Amino acid sequence: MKDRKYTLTFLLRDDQILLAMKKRGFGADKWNGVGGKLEEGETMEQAMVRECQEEIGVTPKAYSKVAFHDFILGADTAEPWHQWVDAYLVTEWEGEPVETEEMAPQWFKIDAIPYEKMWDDDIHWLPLVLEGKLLETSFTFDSDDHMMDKVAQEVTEFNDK
Ligand code: 6U4
Repeated sequence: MKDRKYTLTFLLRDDQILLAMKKRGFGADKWNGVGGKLEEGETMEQAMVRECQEEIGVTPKAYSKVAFHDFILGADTAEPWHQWVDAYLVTEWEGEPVETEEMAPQWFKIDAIPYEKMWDDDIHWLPLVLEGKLLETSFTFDSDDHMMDKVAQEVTEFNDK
């Protein structure tokens, strides 16, 4: 079964957000948050911290979960699969973001986020979580990673919190 849990994390400072260019693998050549697969024996928060350490060299210290996404991939194929993603905003961390083999981080003004070079869904939820909303979403993609369907619902809390 390909279905798996992932983390996705954005650092915030003043009026800026840290995005990172994915250099290889799934979502390559897109700006995105930092993240990856949950590994066996980890909590989602542990996975979130580890991915930030591995991919941009920072250790999150103050953070909160702001969205749960059900990304349905390959919906036009015989074998659609899910990425279940917890998204976090981080306001305090140790270390300075550095480029690694996986990602090249860069600060962007929050009013100049390059949505046209990100996943199609991001413009539908990232502005809302940056306004302080909590969201549960489902986004469906075809095998070319184009968005086919979207559902986003504001929630007051997450069940796993
Ligand atoms: P490795 O283990 O490096 O091969 P890979 O298959 O490259 O893994 P990974 O671990 O980098 O994937 O995880 C994919 C990342 O992309 C996760 O942080 C979740 C995020 N992601 C996936 N679909 C997304 C989408 N539609 N919108 C979005 N982020 C997405 O904003």
